[in-house]
Amino acid sequence: MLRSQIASAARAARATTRGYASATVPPVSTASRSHEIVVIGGGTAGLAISHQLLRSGEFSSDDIALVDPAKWHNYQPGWTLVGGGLKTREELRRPLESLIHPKINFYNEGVRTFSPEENYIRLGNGDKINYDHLVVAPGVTLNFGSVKGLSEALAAPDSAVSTIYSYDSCANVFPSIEKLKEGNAIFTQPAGVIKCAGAPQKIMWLALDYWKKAGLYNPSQPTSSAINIAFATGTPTMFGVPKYNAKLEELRQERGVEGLFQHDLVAIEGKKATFARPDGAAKVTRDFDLLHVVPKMGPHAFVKESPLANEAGYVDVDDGTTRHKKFNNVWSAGDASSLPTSKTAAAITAEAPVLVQNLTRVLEGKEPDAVYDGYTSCPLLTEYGKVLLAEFKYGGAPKETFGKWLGIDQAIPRKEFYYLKKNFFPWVYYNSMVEGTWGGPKGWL
Ligand code: UQ1
Repeated sequence: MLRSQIASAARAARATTRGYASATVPPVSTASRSHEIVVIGGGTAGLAISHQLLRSGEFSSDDIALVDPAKWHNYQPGWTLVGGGLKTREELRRPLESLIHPKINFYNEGVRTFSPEENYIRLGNGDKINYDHLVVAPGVTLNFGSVKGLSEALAAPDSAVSTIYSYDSCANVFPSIEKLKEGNAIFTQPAGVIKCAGAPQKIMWLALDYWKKAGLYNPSQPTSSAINIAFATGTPTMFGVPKYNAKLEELRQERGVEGLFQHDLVAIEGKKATFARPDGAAKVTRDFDLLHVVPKMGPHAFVKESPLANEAGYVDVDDGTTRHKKFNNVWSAGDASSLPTSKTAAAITAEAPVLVQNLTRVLEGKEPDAVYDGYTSCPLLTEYGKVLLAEFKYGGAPKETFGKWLGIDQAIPRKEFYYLKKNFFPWVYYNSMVEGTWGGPKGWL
């Protein structure tokens, strides 16, 4: 059968199901609905994938459904800029519904359960949604409970504790940097997987630059400066990719930032922060006057506790095709997926076209042939006006877009990359990426 014939046969079958359902339940009920493709998540991955699917021209109204309980969609890569006083959180968000094409059926609901053996999901309101193919892209959740006292510290008025990782808190970061005139500033990063692994230090580099310009921090005499700066990370190094780590470690030493490696924040009590150490070593407690915290992150419970998850709780897909290892009609990309790469919007520019090509091929009765190579990127602000543009693939191998074109080394922070990060990426994100027309390093799709 031709692809269009398959689709119309499937539509006819679904129409029958719907008719039957409406004959047996009260007409107002939406108790059971069916779609050719159901996408879970209206974040970066969910929007890019749904709209790339729609643009393939193979789908009619309501063939694709998107499920997300959120009212707002945030451009999260911009929250570091909010923390640095360069943007407002309000200008970075849009009502989620306004970003979803009218031909896509939007369920503004959460997911209660997945039933991949029977090809349906159950929404938070109890409704059952059947699908032919399921794309799971709800992202990850922040575990504020991973640090004792964190939620209370973030909520306290005029708190010395803040984070760029949430809409609520990111607006407090810059005022707390501006307010600090002396004392210890500590910037943390947890052990384990987080989104945008560079962000915990981006905000530190901006704060350092701010205090330097304010005459409160002298990188060549850090101990006699009014402000002392420490980077306390649960990881063993500044960055997971050796090439960029070398540069960032050099900057840390040059700029007099104390490196507390394998220090994993576990508790905040008043103005004291406590860190767990590996191998049963005694905990370390430090006094702070400013604490920038990054909580631990992990899969949502409804994913982790589902048959779709791997041991770690992520949607268990093939590293190359993005197709589920057990359920052939389930796919995943973005932060919720098991794809072993760094979780960024940039990664999604490369994952989404692979997922979409493979899914549409399977609908045509063919085998998946597109392969994701693990591409991801971290535009790492190292000061106001400069960005180190880390770009790499699986195994931490650099894959530099501009290095290839212009013969430059992207480990060297540049002003051109700063303007990409500050102006171009947020612009192209809302003008193209969420609409399914942006392919990252490949340009417009
Ligand atoms: C990108 O496309 C993108 O999305 C808009 C980002 O924003 C979050 C990025 O950080 C990066 C690095 C890319 C990749 C694009 C190019 C041109 C390198």
